[in-house]
Formats: sequence, structure tokens, C-alpha cells
Amino acid sequence: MKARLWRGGVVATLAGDSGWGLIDDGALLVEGGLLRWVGPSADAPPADDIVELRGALVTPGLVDCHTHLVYGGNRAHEFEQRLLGASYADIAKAGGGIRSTVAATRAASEAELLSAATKRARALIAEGVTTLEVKSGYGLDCATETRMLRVARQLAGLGVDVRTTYLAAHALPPEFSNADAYIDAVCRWLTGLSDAGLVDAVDAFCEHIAFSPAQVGRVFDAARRLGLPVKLHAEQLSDQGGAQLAAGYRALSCDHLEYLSPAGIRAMAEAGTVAVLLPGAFYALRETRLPPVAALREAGVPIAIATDHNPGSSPTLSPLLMLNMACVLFGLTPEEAWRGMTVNGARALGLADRGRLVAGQRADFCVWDGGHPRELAACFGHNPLLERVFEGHQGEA
Ligand code: DI6
Ligand code: FE
Repeated sequence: MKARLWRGGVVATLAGDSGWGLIDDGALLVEGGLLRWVGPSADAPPADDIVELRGALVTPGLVDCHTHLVYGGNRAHEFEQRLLGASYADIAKAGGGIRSTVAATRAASEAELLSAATKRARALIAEGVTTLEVKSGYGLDCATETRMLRVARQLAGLGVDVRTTYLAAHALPPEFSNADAYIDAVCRWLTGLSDAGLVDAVDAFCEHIAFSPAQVGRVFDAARRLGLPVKLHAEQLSDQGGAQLAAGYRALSCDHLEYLSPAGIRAMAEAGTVAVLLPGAFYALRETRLPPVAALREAGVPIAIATDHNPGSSPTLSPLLMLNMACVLFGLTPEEAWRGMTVNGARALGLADRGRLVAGQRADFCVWDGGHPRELAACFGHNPLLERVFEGHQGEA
């Protein structure tokens, strides 16, 4: 196996629980897709091959731990409706919102879904994403949920690690009038999808316009029986106590959380559940209620950041913009935002083998035109990526 040394860069390792872990003239030795050694260039071990970084900035590859990347159609008309005064919940109650994307997704072939999702994944990859989570949840029938998850798996061919999440409990499909009966079906479908190797985690939307905590609990019981970890869209539009429910199942993450209560924070802290904050949805829906960042910090709840890319509430394909918005809108420090899209994003997916630049981790990293990672959080609408390395391989940038 050939060992390649990258040397002469500013390496932000994010090693340890705080601080940037900066090495000013740093080097990384990569072998077999893993980081074998990271340290000052002057101390670097011998290698078969050397890449000069010429002072460029090196960070862990970005982890986008919450996306709805696979779907048909678009919802720009709802953007116009909201600007005319309709709320996200009004549009959903009138049969638009998630249901409108469900109709477009059911009508799309696997090839059409793959082609559209490929363009979106390429945009994320072009900003340095090396691990990508993709949720189902726009099929709401077994065949279309399956198609979505198969398409998500195929995105791995682009040179990105894809994690799939089953989100059939996203909205009530038009052919069901009884939410409990639909939840029975959601639990039934999960067994086959899990057996087919299409599901890495299970998610649900716990909200007054979606499913109750009791209904979500039934989905989580089904996940638990299959040994699958859970996550939850919780307290996005109201406080449903979803965080406490999810923490009871030792959820990997609770996501959104604008209406998270002190009891929810305590439960998440005790369970080690990651808080995934989604500034794109907050921004696009012109929300005013902020997630309780100071209280999360104080309780020691790890914070992650993601795009939540979806056609309705967060049609962004820019993880770099989310770094900036996490700071400007939510008051995260640039270091918290960076940890949110690297090590804590990985943790929200149950992955401990990435997100930091230390020996033994996957060799997923980005080389940027810049001198310090805070520059990338301060800037927006600009992409200074020079090189993206995925499992030790230089890819498209
Ligand atoms: N919350 C969200 O932000 C996405 N899903 C969810 O439960 C949005 C889904 C959509 O509007 O299509
Ligand atoms: Fe979402």
C-alpha cells in the first residue's frame, strides 16, 4: 500500500473536545484510505509520494448529517405563497407542502430521481462534503420509499459516503385518513427495507401537522426491534416533548429544536443525543424563535449543523452558507459551527471514525484557499475549496 504525505499546510485537526487543534506547518500521512499520522511537517515520517500544500488550509471533510436530497419537482410556488402571507403550516394543511412533493416523487422514475439527486449531491460535494445523510419520506408508500432509498444508496458512486434514513413517518399520505393505520404500515414496511440493507437509521416528524409522540414511539419501537438507531424532527414548529421521547430511545440526534424546552435539553444531555440545528429552514421560513443555543451549550449537548436540503423549507445546497448562518442567525462561534459540520455531524450519524484529522480516522479532508477555518464561517456566497480528498483519493473540487 502506498503512503502519501500532504505537507506544508495549516491543518485544523479539531482534535480534542475544544479548540481548533491548529498545526501551522502541518502534514498528513495517508495510507489505505486512512490517516496514519498527523503532525508538524518537520516531524513527518517517510512516504512514497509527497503533495505540497503551499500554506493552504486543511480541514476535515464536511458531514451533512440531515438532507432530503431525493425528490421530484420543486416548490418555488410555495415560496411565493409564503411571501404573500401564507404560513408553512397553512400550506401543509391545504394539501401542499410535503404532500405536493410526494405526488411529484411518486410520479418520477428511479432514473429521474437519480439524475436530479445527482446534481444536488454534486453541488454539496463541490463545497467539500464527504459524508452525506439522505432521508426518504417523499414516497409514503412502500414502493416509492424503496425507490428513494435505492437512489440515495446509488449516490455513493459519486465518491461520497452516504447514510440513509427511513422517514416514512413524515406526513400522512392522501390514501390514509387514519394516522394510526398509516403508522402500522410504516412499521411493516421498515422490516423489508431494513432486511434489504437500505436503512441506516429511522426518523420521524413529531409535530402538530405530522405525528404525535405516541405515534412516533411506535415507529421507534419497530426500529428498536430491528436494532436500528433513531433520530427525530423535533420541536420545529411547536414543543411536542419529542426530544424527551427520542432521548428515551437514546436517539442519535434531535433536529430543528427551535421550540425545545429545558426538560428536552436535560433529556438530550443525559442520553448523549446530538442537537442538529438547521439554519437554512429557520431562514427560509423566516422563523423568529431561535433554538436555545446557550442552554444547549451549558448542558453540554453536542451541536451539529446541516443543510436540511429539501424543496420546501430549506432549498439550499450550500453547507458553507450554513456555517455562516449558524454563526450569524444562531450565534454559534465559528469553531462550534465547524465542529457542527464535522465531528458532531458525524456523531449525529453514529460515526466515530471521521470528523477530526487524527491518526486512525478516515482520510476525508478538504484543502481550502485560506489561512484559518474561521475565514470560511465569516464569508458567505463564496467557495474557496481547492481540493477534496475522499478516503485518501483526490476527487473533483
Ligand atoms: N421538516 C423539514 O424541515 C423538512 N421536513 C420536516 O419534517 C421539510 C419537508 C418539506 O417541507 O418538504
Ligand atoms: Fe428535515
